[in-house]
Amino acid sequence: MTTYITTPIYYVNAQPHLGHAYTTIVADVYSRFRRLCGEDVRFQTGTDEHGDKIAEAALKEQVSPADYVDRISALYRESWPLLHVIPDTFIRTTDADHIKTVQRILQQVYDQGDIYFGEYSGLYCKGCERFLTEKELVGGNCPDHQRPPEPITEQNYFFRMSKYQQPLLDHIHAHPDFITPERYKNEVLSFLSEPLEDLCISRPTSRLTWGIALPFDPHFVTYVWFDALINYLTGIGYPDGESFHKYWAAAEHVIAKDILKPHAIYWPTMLLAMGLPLYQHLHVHGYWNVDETKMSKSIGNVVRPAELVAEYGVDTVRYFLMREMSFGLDSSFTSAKIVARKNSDLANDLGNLFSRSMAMLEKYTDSQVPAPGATEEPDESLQQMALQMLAQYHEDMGQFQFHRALQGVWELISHANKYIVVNEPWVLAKDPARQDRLQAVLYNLVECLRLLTLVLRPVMPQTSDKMAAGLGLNVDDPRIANFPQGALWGLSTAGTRLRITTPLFPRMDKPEREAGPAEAPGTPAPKTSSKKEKKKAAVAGIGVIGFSQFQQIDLRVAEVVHAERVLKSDRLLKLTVKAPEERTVVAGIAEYYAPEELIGCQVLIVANLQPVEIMGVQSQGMVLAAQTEVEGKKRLVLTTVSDLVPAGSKVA
Ligand code: ME8
Repeated sequence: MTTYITTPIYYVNAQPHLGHAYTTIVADVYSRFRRLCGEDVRFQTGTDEHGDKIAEAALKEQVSPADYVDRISALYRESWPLLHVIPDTFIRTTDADHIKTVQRILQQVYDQGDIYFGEYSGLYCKGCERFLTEKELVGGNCPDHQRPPEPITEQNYFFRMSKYQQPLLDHIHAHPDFITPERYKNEVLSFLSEPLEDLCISRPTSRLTWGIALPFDPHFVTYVWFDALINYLTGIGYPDGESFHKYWAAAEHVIAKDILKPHAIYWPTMLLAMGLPLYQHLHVHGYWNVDETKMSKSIGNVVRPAELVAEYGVDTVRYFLMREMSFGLDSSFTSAKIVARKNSDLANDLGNLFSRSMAMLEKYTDSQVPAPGATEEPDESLQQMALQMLAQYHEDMGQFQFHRALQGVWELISHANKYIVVNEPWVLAKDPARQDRLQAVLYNLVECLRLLTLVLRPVMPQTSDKMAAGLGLNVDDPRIANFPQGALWGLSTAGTRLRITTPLFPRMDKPEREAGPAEAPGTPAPKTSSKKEKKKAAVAGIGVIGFSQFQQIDLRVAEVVHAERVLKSDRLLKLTVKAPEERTVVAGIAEYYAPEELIGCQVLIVANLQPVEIMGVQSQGMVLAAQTEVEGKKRLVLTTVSDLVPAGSKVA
């Protein structure tokens, strides 16, 4: 099986931003997924370098268009490795072979009578680089560029697009998933319900010289879309290259909704005119906004991929983009959202599962994969869930439903975390009669981690490699690098040496700008607004404290980073917590909590208690717990917060 996956080729009048990064990461994730499934994949991206917009941008910088496009194109090319995106080809429309291919196709279509000379008056939008119909305008403006298009009358060459309207309609009806998601197919069908006009495919050199000369008339250059779309053929060596024959039949284009019309109408009609088979699928995604607002240079909210990677790490960025956007719908980027996903999904759920399991394996099996051991009922549900996840994952990834695939993966992670709590390996470890069962529980956790290493590979290659190293597996071991081969339960080999790794994802504090002043660690509690209110709040009585007394208690959210038993005590745990600076707190909860369970948990502490020494350990605070009784026995339940907040947040 082969796959040919492409992104749009990006205009070099702007530098790469979040939107470009998203589409390109989608194509990279998909190509890695197909490779995981053993397919032969070709992945292409590149830059679109001709046309009005580019000539204007070069003029503004007072450099030649050729120098200008070299500079910006390099910025795109250099961005992708930072995101661990690895295209096979990076095409530029100024490449000599591309120019040759465009001219060859123009000549062919001209010779067969599908290009003619005529006069045209229309409304031209420079931003879109195309004529708009009256129907497309909103309040007289181009809906994408919020400015009126210019009325232009000129003599030009036209492609008989109208001739291919019916064949295109027939193709869409015969191939229901030609354009997905469905809403975009419907948009295209609605457009095609009106007669198609022919497409103006030239610009007179009196108006624009920065383009590919028409082979049959040197007074004109090629319209930028006719030039750009052909990149999908040039990159695989059309018409004679071996790669063309191999990959064209398997072409999948990924774009955003802004360029639906050129891809769903111009391009397939051009292919029909050339007598070529149409691409397999057009996958159309929505737009990323930033803080619910359209990204724009003038607003100053453009998000740059390199900055994101520097701040959050490459795998967090890749995971966030794939998990947060439902393919086809718009999504909004905020720093708070990415921090929340990192802390909750990555550090808490995945990171904790990995480090807890590895820590227990170190302690109980001396870091070796145990034998499968004695199984019990909860194992079946874990195994079943893992197998169900694998099947659903395969289907969702194949249909570009990345967020759904990841949702399924995280359900397994959360199930595995619960599996630890239910099976209490630390209790089993103490019982000599249950060692076989302990082995089984730990073996099942190793299997879960191995399957997670496999399925996370396309989205988070770096994390997957790190997990593989921890599990003592080579990165090309089919058990973590091949979908059908590795996607089975029970492939881990007893006796394999595991390796200690650092935590997968360190937690992050929320950005101060978004956490707000009251949440920023170390800042005083907000002042009450008036003296009157303060007085009212300070009303005291027997058993009642005043507000000012309450304010003297410094309650903080603390994150447990280490936990161990206090020597010679059945009751006490020594916790190292971040609040936000690290401190030691002794808590009388050893009968209710195992140390391993607490790592990464957020608890509430009294931070300004006089330090005391308890059983030889200095305790710098007190952990708060609810006191309750179960069947006449005292029980302590730790208090926490209902959402993740930065360690050290004040509780008031
Ligand atoms: O249109 N959200 O290039 P372009 C999501 N050269 N994706 C976004 C986005 C956003 N806010 N902004 C841009 C062109 N994109 C032509 C293409 S192809 C033969 C020629 C992504 O630089 C998305 O993939 O304007 C969109 O379709 C593409 O960038 C437009 O890139």
